[in-house]
Amino acid sequence: MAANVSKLNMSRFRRSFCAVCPVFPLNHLAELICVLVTVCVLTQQSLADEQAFVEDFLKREYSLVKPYRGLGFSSSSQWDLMGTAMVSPDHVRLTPDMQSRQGAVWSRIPFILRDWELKVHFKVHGVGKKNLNGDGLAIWLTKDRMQNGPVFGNMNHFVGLGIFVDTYPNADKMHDRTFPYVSVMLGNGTLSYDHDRDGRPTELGGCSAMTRNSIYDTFLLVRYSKNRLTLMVDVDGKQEWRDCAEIDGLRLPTGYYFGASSVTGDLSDNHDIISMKVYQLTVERTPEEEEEEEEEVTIPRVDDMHQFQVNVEEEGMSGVQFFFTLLFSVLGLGVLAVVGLVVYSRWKENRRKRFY
Ligand SMILES: [Ca+2]
Repeated sequence: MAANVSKLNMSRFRRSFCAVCPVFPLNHLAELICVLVTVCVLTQQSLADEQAFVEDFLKREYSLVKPYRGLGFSSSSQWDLMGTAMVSPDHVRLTPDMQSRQGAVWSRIPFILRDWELKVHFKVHGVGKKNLNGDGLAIWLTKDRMQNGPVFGNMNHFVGLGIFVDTYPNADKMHDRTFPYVSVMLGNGTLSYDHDRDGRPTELGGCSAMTRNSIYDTFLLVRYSKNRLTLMVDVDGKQEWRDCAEIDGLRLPTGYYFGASSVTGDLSDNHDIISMKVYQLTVERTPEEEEEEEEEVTIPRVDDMHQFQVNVEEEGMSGVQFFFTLLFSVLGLGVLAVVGLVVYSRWKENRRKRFY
């Protein structure tokens, strides 16, 4: 493929060179100018080709991109705003850095692509100190849209895919992971997101990602193809994707809606979506794979749920709790012993009296 491209470029180079420099040989200066002009023409051509390819690939009808034309007020817009969400020239702000806000943006068009990628450019920032901010944001591909609720501003018991950028550790007794934490959940209508445990019981995978008050642009990439969901992050300013989660055998129906939502409580942050770009992937399948995927999926599911059984440890006693438990146990035993002794000595005395 790469070889073909370079061959093509070379022949193009020769053609363009001859077209630009019809009289040959020329003196060296003229040759040099000719070469430079040709290189410029070629570079522009190949950039234009690349641009056209990307434009074809991007599915604009499903994407949320600047300048967010008509969003929030026009009936022709393909997205709807909800709650505190506001549009500015640079972003869609789901919540401002203020307490008790809830906002969302939802696509109006049911999504029907089979193999796709979603690239989300987002920004979480605020004046609160670390761990005095919250709560994060979520990216959705769900059956229902425009619902208020407790899961990052969306309904609980949702049906479909939820990607959470959780910036506040609610289960703070377990210091085994660093926040912000990005995770994946697949809802089937009965599974409940456990906010107090940061969604651990239903998590299919995830990773820590320093997405808050970052000096770099922060991105998420969700790829879905052949029943495999891949989640990657780019948050370190390296312009490369880092693996975050990979889930095989994930079955997701079509006809769902893309969305993004966020909520603040006592703690807050600005939660901004800069873009959500959906790309169609071209993927070849063997006849076996076609057959395997023929079955119509009506409820989202993961083939092998056992591989995702997250062990949530029972909360152990803290040091203070242990000290008081021990103290009261010793005191209790002491009281029991004293009472026992008194009862015993009384009994003994009574017995002695009976003998006289
Ligand atoms: Ca949380």
